Amino acid sequence: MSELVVLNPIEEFLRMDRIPHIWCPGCGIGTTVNCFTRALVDSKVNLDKLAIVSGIGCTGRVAGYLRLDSFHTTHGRAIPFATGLKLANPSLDVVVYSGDGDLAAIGGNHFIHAARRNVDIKVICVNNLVYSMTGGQASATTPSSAITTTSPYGCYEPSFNLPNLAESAGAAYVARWTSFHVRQLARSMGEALSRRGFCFIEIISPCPTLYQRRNKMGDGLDAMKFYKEHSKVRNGASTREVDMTMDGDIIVGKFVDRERPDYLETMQGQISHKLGERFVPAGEITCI
Ligand SMILES: Cc1ncc(C[n+]2csc(CCOP(=O)(O)OP(=O)(O)O)c2C)c(N)n1
Ligand code: SF4
Repeated sequence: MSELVVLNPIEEFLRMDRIPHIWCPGCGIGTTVNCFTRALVDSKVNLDKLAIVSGIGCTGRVAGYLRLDSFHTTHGRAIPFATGLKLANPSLDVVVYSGDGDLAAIGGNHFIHAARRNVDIKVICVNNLVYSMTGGQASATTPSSAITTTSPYGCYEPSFNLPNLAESAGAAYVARWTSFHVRQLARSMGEALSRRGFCFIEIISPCPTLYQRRNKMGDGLDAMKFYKEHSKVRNGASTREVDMTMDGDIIVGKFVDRERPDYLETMQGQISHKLGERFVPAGEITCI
């Protein structure tokens, strides 16, 4: 009698020899990876032309678990690595997958300049509101009054509104979901893969071990209930109005979807203009 083997459809995207993963029970990062693999299937992107780049952190582990051309880089430097990949081989689809600390604190400078230049990379930020891997210190996105290792009396620093930062700096596509919004998130990831330019997706995601526990917000399941009750879908909302607070509503949706010439197009246009030529094909510009 033949045995029925049920395969998890995302297994083919994972380096199963590295499983079990390091993520805690209730952590939202794995859910986002599930959404990403579904987006890869639905968008029919050519996996041989896809590279994924992560920095360091709990989220930074994603590149190591995905069976793609993966780059697990240094803390805060995923975007420059990704920019280099894209410029060296413009035919690649390059995705950056990292945490809020990696992308918006130590790597904040790279983030705004890649958006300003409209580098054609897709940036997925799992925002768990703290530096999780190193013990739950306050990050650049920790909401006001949240308790963290480095803010035992409540965080008093103003935090970044990442969708607004991305839009102001020049991003072509900006969306925010939570790890509760699995379908919307997968769709948004697929959409971003089809867009040209700097695309940014923020995912509000629980860190039960370090953020939820210290702030008496319960476990991973409680976080899902909180996201369900407190999220308001506002596609097209002004990013100026989507600040995150400790216990207020979370505004989610697609906020920006616009066309701007990307970095390579702008560079080619400028060089062609100077040389009096009509077009310099991408990939032929190797040194200037
Ligand atoms: C140059 C450098 N500075 C600091 C660290 C220590 N470090 C490792 S991960 C991390 C923060 C990770 O936070 P985040 O990017 O938000 O990811 P998370 O763990 O929350 O997913 C820090 C500060 C490092 N590895 N390298
Ligand atoms: S420490 Fe937090 S972010 Fe890191 S794996 Fe555990 S729950 Fe997830």
